[in-house]
Amino acid sequence: MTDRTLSIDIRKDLFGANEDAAELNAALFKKHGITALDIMGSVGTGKTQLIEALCEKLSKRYKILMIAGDLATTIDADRVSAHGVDTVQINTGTACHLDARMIRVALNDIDISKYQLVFIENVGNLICPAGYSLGVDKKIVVVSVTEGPYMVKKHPLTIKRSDMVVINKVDLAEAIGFDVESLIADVREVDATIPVISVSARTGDGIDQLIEAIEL
Ligand SMILES: Nc1nc2c(ncn2[C@@H]2O[C@H](COP(=O)(O)OP(=O)(O)OP(=O)(O)O)[C@@H](O)[C@H]2O)c(=O)[nH]1
Ligand SMILES: [Mg+2]
Repeated sequence: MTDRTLSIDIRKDLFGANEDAAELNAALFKKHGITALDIMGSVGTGKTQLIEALCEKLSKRYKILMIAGDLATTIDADRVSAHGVDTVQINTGTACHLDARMIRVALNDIDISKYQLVFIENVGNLICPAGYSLGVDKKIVVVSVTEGPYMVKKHPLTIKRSDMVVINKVDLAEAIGFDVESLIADVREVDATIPVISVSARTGDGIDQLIEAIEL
């Protein structure tokens, strides 16, 4: 007969621990008056290019830290660092998303009080990152016109768990016959009020409107 029986609610334990860490991150950001943004989206939707475009416009006004999440490489952190922005790369190895404890570890050796704006680029994945709070002000999901027309319809939960939707690569929409208005209508079916901003991170179209919508 065993002395101890542990009953583990995996969802509660896993997500509960993450929520606790997220609250600590949020408190840290708040203490230093930092705006923190979690940029999520499938592989290749333009998350890094979008952060680069935002850094180009914002790095004179704000001291920015970018935290990049990828299974391997420092490619994204290197790209953003080329804009004169401080960066940290988290290599998750096998994990398909960042969690709040990874952010805590990433911030460990950093004097966070230096920064006013933190961009966190999540691992390229339209599903898992939305399930994990990081302690940020806004979770922003990036979808792009090159993923086909059904991304929003197929992933309503991600839209529901986001605070803003960015539709990227609108410069390509006409050439590939993509109906941006129809994608916006799909978002509206899931959430009638969530802000939706169409941009081209490549041409810079819509980036000012995005900055306004984030209230930066
Ligand atoms: N035409 C066009 N290309 C874009 C735009 N944004 C990004 N790209 C291109 O799309 C490709 C992927 O962009 P990334 O910024 O690396 O995408 P990502 O979401 O960060 O990718 P992962 O980090 O690998 O998930 C690159 O070749 C970019 O140059 C855009 O607005 N228009
Ligand atoms: Mg990237």
